[in-house]
Amino acid sequence: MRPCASCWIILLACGVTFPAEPEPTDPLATAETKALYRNLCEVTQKGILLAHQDTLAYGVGWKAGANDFDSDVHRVCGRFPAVFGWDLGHIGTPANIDGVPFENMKVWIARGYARGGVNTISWHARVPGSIESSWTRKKVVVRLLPGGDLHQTWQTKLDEVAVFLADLKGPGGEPVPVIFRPFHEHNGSWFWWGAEWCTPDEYKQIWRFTIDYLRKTRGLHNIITCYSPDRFKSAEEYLERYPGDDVVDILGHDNYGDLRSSDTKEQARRALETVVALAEERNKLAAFTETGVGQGERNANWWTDILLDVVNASPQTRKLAWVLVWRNADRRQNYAPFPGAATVEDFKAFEADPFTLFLEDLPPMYK
Ligand code: BMA
Repeated sequence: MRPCASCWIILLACGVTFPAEPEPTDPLATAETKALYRNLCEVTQKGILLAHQDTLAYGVGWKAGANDFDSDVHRVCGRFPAVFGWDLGHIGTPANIDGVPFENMKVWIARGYARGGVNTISWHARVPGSIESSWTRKKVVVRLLPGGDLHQTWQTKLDEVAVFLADLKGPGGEPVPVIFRPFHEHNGSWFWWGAEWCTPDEYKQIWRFTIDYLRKTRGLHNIITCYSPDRFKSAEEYLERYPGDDVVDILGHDNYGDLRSSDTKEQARRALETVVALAEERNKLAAFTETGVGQGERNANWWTDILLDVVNASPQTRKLAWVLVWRNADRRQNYAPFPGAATVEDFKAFEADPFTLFLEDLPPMYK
């Protein structure tokens, strides 16, 4: 509840302050982008949104056409994830790193938005100017910065990203807001932007350059940004490469390892509580940006015994905006249930829990 005008005067005179309305870092963010940020802050007080990578594009044993609106999650429980995850890996070619045609991806992002859902985009970027994958272990970041031999190449790559993002249009022609999560899991060293391959300062610079380029040079104002380190030991490690409060909107965390078994779920809970605390200090949102367990490691009750138990563990973890599970590539690699999977019944219980929010549970997110 907000105080009335005369109460305000009294409260201000007494030196009482209120946290400002949460706003995304882009002062020129479109109305829908600002609304999405605010509504995420609101809805997160009621529950956690389920997110699934590539959910509309394919599932175990099927592949969607541009006109389909389908998902393994929907096949299993009759409801869609509230958040749709996408990846820009291989942008500049017809299909992304996992075979999703970019033209279809645009259609699904727009349709997910038109139905009131949220879109989040990661980027398993190739080494710019080459076909070397994200998992290339060498120093690239410094070469992308101003003065580096790949700086122009990087800008050309960002131009391709900008064209893609500018093409995302809602029913009224308005830009579709997206949550952009570049250079993820950077405190590990498996990607070329990882800890061993650039200094903290270089990492911060490339992050900032990238966002500034999209927002200021390319004039895109439909981007909410998300920072997402992998497992970390302390708040200091989490923040070591943090690009800055003026450019990060959401503090995320990717954690697969600690969710494999009940023995480590306390660790996962504590890490997420740290992320929420760091986000709250900054009047920003927190999210559980990637998790899941692979085939073979899976406990049939993983959804309620482990995942729900972790995200619903404390008042702090309950402030996470969403939890994203990775893609359903095939029978070997899948993180959401699919018809016939051993986790189906437990997933239905997860869905039925009032704390978990699916597409159909969302209030209007863009007003
Ligand atoms: C990884 C795996 C890969 C995939 C990549 C990018 O975690 O799922 O199969 O190509 O993400 O989506």
